[in-house]
Amino acid sequence: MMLSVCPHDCPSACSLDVTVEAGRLVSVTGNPAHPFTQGVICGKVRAYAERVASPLRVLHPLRRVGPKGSGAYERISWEEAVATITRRWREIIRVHGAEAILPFSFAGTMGRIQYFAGHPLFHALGASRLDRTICVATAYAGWRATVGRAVGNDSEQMVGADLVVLWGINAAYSTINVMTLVKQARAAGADVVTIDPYRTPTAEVADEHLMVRPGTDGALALAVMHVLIAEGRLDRDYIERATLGFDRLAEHVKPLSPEWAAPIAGIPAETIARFARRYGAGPRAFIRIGIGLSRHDNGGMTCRTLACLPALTGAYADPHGGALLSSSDAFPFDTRVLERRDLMPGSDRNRPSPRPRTVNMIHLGRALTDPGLRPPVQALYVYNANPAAVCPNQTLVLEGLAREDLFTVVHEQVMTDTAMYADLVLPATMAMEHLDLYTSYGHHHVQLGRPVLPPPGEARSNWDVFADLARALGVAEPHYARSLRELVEEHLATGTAAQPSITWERLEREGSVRLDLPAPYMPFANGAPTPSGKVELYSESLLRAGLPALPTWMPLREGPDNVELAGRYPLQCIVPPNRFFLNSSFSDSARLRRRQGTPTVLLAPHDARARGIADGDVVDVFNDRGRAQFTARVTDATRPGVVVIEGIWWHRFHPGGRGVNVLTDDRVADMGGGPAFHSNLVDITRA
Ligand SMILES: Nc1nc2c(c(=O)[nH]1)N[C@H]1C(S)=C(S)[C@@H](COP(=O)(O)OP(=O)(O)OC[C@H]3O[C@@H](n4cnc5c(=O)[nH]c(N)nc54)[C@H](O)[C@@H]3O)O[C@H]1N2
Ligand SMILES: Nc1nc2c(c(=O)[nH]1)N[C@H]1C(S)=C(S)[C@@H](COP(=O)(O)OP(=O)(O)OC[C@H]3O[C@@H](n4cnc5c(=O)[nH]c(N)nc54)[C@H](O)[C@@H]3O)O[C@H]1N2
Ligand SMILES: [Mo]
Repeated sequence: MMLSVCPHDCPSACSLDVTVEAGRLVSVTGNPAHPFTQGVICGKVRAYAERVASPLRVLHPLRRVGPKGSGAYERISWEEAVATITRRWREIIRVHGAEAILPFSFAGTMGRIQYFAGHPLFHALGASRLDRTICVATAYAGWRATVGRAVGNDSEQMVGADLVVLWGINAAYSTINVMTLVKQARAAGADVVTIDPYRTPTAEVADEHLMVRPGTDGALALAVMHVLIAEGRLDRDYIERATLGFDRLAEHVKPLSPEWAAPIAGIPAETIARFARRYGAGPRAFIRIGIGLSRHDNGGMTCRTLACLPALTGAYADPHGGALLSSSDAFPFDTRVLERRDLMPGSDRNRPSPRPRTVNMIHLGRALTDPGLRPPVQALYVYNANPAAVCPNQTLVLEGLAREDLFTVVHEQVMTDTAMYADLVLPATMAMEHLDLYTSYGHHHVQLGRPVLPPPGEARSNWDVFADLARALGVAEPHYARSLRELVEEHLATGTAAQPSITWERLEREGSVRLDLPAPYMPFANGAPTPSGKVELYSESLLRAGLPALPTWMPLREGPDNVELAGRYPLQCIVPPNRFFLNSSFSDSARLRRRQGTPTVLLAPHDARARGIADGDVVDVFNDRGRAQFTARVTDATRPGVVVIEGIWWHRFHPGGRGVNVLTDDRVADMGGGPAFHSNLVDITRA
């Protein structure tokens, strides 16, 4: 058995035990010795042998020989692929300038090396930059505005809490190890409350489920503050020493009673008051906040508002209290070493030139189709991402990808929807076939993943391919001439002032090493790394950005308060992950598709009856942006007016050929430039 690390975009970043026989992956299980994984992994990764040997795996460089989207390809050599890219990019740079090249990537692998592998090349070329906003940008912006950094109390500390609140997180699907901790916390006496618009499997195991209306958690939390303050359920000493703006907040929430919030959140005032009293009973309350609730027009403000709650009760200073949205910023290692922004035009003071433009990734469709864009995007290089399935405003993305004059390269492990539109498809290694360093956004362990399998066919890692391209183009060569060990060591060392114990040797020996942080970890016990040094209940920085300085609930731009639109599309449609896919990854697996069933829409009996829809009917879900087909699940797991479409199926495997993101919009949320996937109005008819 050998140690490996799960590379997927998930807060758990599991430590894996893998068995390989004769160069073939035989089994994958969770490492029982790892303090966070605790031997438990999800069904997706237990089936990894099938992913590694997928019949859809890309094994050789391919050149398109049919129309875009048709999937007709012929095999070429790596030499020819690199030469073609070099020739086409040089020509595009000559005619349009380097900004006509757009890289598109996200966290297909969370490994620091392979995630950042392309940045130095694209910076050195002067290519357009990509603002990677699709996931956490909005949530982190709201969180950081309040407490400074995307860190929080260690989730392992919830064991010992009196109350655990799972707020907008479907951990049973999205980070299963949190459920292990929840079980342990319950066994140790905690009550568990889940707050989610529908009854997820996470909600099913809770003592209480608050079925909040989408996008109204801010109102709910303000009413909780109202009760805490009105009834004096506060830690005055904590408020005094660690917060800024309490008096203004107290004044602000006076009118925001449970009776005010009840019709907004769709929860009875008594229930809200009871929850507030439960939460205010003491500081030993732990809130695990999901990223899901931030995917709304008001998502940044929602995360900011929730970040204020533990400051009122002093929970941030309790060894079993506090809150965690993400642990990302706890990893101090310097990404500049990997990203090399210094190679970008405009970085050299002696040679002034403008920085390349930045394209928000959720606007990919616009960037590819906007006739006014100068220079137009003429070349797209996609890796670690499947934008043809995951980006909002999908119809426009597909229209852009179909452009005959767009030179698209896709470096992929499997033949995704996006790869089907590529001029060249390049075969990529999977994590078990290459080296990488892993951090996490849910725990505090650093891990080194070493290759345990040979790459199949001619698959190559992101790093190796970008190194080849850099040499062929004659840019950033010294960076790519470095060994990966050297790079990892410098990355660890540059941020390591506080973490001298985390070294390559130790990672090699132990596989996983906990950050050198105090235990219990209570980063906001006495204040926070904000401009004022306090938890900012009142935020000057938000005020300067044109937002309310105090936590404020704002109705969704696309929600029931938008009376005109809601008249035409009366159903709020949230689009969270499903159990057996990870974003669109694993949609390639026939076995996991079978386990997942078929793309479905959950709707309440009341809404089904009104439309003559029965359980199991094939229905069309639609709005002005698009239309897609689903099987109706009529269920009281959601409330009237709210429908749920889980998961991202590849278009190819979606009945009707179009998936969920033809329905979602590409407008940005209130902070951070992220998407509002869940602020989405639709209607449904029988197909
Ligand atoms: N199986 C599986 N696991 C995954 C993923 C996956 O696709 N599949 N994706 C991975 C990625 S990239 C990420 S970022 C994480 C995300 O994982 P989480 O942080 O758990 O976030 P989501 O799963 O997006 O949403 C969590 C819950 O938020 C709920 N929600 C939606 N709107 C609201 C609201 O207004 N208020 C409240 N209270 N809740 C709301 C949804 O119904 C959902 O149950 O999961 C990772 N893990
Ligand atoms: N409807 C809806 N849409 C959503 C969401 C939602 O909840 N609902 N969630 C959003 C969120 S939170 C996120 S993070 C995005 C995620 O969107 P993406 O980052 O596009 O995630 P995936 O669909 O998992 O695609 C990742 C791809 O990277 C490839 N890959 C993995 N490792 C490597 C590697 O080492 N090298 C190369 N070259 N390729 C690799 C995988 O094979 C896979 O096809 O989706 C967003 N879209
Ligand atoms: Mo994400």
